[in-house]
Amino acid sequence: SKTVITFGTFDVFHVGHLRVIERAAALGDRLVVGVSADALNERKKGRSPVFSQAERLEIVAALKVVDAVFVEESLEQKRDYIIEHQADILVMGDDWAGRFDEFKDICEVHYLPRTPSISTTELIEKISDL
Ligand code: C2G
Repeated sequence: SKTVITFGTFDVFHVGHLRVIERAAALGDRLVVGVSADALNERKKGRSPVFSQAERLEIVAALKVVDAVFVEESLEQKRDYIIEHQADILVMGDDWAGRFDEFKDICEVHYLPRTPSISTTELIEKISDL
């Protein structure tokens, strides 16, 4: 049986997030999702997420295709997370294409096409224009 692992912030959860999670799940038998910590987000994007890490974890954990969630504390720990969760396949959206190829020695690495024209940044703009 194959375990798939994927990572993300999933802030202001939208259908682009849902689709990448569903497509990741379809590649294996069990899906584990690393949800990035609030502190990691501040380092990565220079702002706090709209929803807290506890809220984002709660939403992702409730999805039918998700078997387990954990907090991704830092990008540098990805190899440890893959090993710890015994993942056979790492899946990321293709905005990360090539960035995780270094893990091909321990698992398959797949980059899936992003859902076009939906992003949290665009959502925030849409909402502020209402
Ligand atoms: N995504 C997508 N289509 C969109 C928007 C996002 O397929 N329209 C995918 C991204 O490619 C990613 C996942 O949804 O695989 C989560 O996206 P983000 O929340 O933006 O995650 P990110 O901040 O890139 O965090 O260790 C890696 C990081 O934690 C990834």
